[in-house]
Amino acid sequence: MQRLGMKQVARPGWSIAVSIAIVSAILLASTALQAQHVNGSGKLVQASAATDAAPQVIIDNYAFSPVTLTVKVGTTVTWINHDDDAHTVDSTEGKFKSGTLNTGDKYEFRFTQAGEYPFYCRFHPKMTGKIVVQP
Ligand SMILES: [Cu+2]
Repeated sequence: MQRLGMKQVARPGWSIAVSIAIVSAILLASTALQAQHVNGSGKLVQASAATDAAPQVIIDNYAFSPVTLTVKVGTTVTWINHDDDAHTVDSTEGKFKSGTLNTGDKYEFRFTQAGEYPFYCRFHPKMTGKIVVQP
């Protein structure tokens, strides 16, 4: 009689525990999804904030952004093609030349002398930009 009684008590307790576990798992999953969403938005902010630390020129929608970027001597500038079309980064004065940058491609150039470095896209010459290098 006691064993039966134990089983009858134990079973509802077990199913309640399982129910709590399932509900907790669902709550955790939805919280995790929400957290991922928040992190996704946060990354965008971090990416633009990181521009100061690692100077970047983004190529998108047939334009360089920023059009003019000012850096200190010794800085490496990275151009990143986020456009659907291929582009290039060509120094107007022949000081650097990226070659074809397809979507997602990057080009880096380290500026070791102060001055102004205008550049353009060989495929779309109306696309222009400038790196200003300060001493
Ligand atoms: Cu282009």
